[in-house]
Amino acid sequence: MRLVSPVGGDAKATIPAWWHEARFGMFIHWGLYALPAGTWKGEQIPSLGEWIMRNARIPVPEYEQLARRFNPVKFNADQWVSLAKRAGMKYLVITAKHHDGFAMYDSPCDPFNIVKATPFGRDPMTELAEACGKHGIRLCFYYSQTQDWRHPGGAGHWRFGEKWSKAFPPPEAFQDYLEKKAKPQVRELLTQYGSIGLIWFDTPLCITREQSLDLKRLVKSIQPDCIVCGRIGNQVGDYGTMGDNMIPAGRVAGYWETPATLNDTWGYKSYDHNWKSADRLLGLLVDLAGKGVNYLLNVGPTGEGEFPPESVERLEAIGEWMSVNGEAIYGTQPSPCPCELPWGRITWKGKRAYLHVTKWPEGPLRIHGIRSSISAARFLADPGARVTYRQQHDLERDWHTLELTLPPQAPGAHVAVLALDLEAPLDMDDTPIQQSDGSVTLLAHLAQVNPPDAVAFERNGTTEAWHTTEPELSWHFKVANGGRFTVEIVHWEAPGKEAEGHHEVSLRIGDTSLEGPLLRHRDLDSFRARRVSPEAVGILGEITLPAAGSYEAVLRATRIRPDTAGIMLSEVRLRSVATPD
Ligand code: H79
Repeated sequence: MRLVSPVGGDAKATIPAWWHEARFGMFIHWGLYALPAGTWKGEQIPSLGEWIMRNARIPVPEYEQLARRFNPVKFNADQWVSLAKRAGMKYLVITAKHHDGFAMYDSPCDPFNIVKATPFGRDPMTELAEACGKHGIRLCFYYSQTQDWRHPGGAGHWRFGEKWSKAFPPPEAFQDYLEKKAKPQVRELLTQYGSIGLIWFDTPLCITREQSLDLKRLVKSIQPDCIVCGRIGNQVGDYGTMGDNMIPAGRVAGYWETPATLNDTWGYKSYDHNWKSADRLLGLLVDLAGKGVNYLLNVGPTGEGEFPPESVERLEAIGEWMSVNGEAIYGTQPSPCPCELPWGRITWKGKRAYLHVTKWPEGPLRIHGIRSSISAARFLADPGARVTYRQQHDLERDWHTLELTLPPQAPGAHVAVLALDLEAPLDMDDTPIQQSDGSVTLLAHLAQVNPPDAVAFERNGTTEAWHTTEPELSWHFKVANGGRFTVEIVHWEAPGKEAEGHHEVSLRIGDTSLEGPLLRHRDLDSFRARRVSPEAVGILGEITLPAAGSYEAVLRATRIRPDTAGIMLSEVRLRSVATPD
């Protein structure tokens, strides 16, 4: 797999098993920014709550005054941790220091911290460490190692009116910041609170490879089993971190995690009511589990020390679902079939596979490619519900069909999980294969690229740095039913200057070719929305595949507008116009 990213993990790393088994963790963004909660001097400040210092251009001395008012007397570590536990989360990552430079723990090396600078005077990390021990949750810390808007050598250090692009400190000043603040504080965090599951570094920006490695060595020298997240930078972390709220197009290899929000901010904002529903959150959880990605879901507590009630409500709903369906998440492997399935997602573990049905089928549910023999099928939410199944194996064509007849309505709330007992560990065809709705998905990052390495791939599987007409992307795939197909090109469009239609591609299957511009006919109907825009689905035209069998598709660019980010392809989809099975 060649998902290249500076915040990717070290492909050779092996990390403690608890992290993969967990699959689901709680992120907590808590700091002084919870007090203004998105409003400064009567003005609602757009964007992320924890960025208010920069976004409202608050001078350091003024921001420091917030500490004098920070008195979150309603903070109760046991309540927070027990909710994480009930929600089914296995680890908890809390901001020990965010970009604003304020330490949310008792830091001997810098008095700008919650114990020394606030009337509160308690160390929440001591209390959380105790509660985590009691409830069996791994305590982990977020630490902003590169940005520090208060320390003179920190990236983004506040100087009035300065543009973000000029915010990198001179290298000597940055090194000085690392030696005087970041490293001492990381050492404190690893010595004051017992065993720490992982350190979640963020926004590597100007950190060099040597500096990232030095920081990683520091962590391991104190706690060898402490995991280091990919955002330590320069690909030296133990696992890779997707972008904030980023959902990859399909299964990824190696260790990955997506940090994600319940609404549109990390730090508390009193007026951000754009809460995702429990249904959507569970859709994201199973989506990520089916792709092999941990889900780190954020809560932004208030300045009084409480979780917003909307967050609590959603976590309780997730917890109810997890108490019934958790075995389909914890310690599971992602779907062998790498692409998204039209009816839901697959996870598996040993001799059991889990079908997470997110779209209840009208008729029987048909799944292609499962070679393993099934001995039993039942819903986790209702083991007594009647489920019948039939398997057909065409060994010569390596074509396998499973047909399940399900009750007319899904049992339980949200995603219904069907557990399949298998006679051996799950064996499933991983060639792109036609789905029961007639579609075939060709994921960009699974293409054979010629010449090799002529395009790169983003963490989410989209192409990157595809600037020339030279590369050729090709896929072999299988269809069960020939017929006519609409060819859809799913891609990202950079917002702004890159108006649609500036890139053109051609796709050849057998003797037929289609050629045309990349357009946005509609948005992709899935959760894979990036911060900037949803994915665009462009229609290239129609193509006929005469009969069942194996085919090859070859895609190349015929025109790329030069002053753009190039083609950002997620996948090619063939959508059956007629004759789905
Ligand atoms: O801690 C959370 C974010 O504060 C942090 N990562 C997550 C986990 C983060 N730091 N930087 N970024 C995310 C991306 C920065 C985006 C920016 Fe902007 C665009 C910075 C300036 C322009 C968004 C918009 C923030 C301020 C304005």
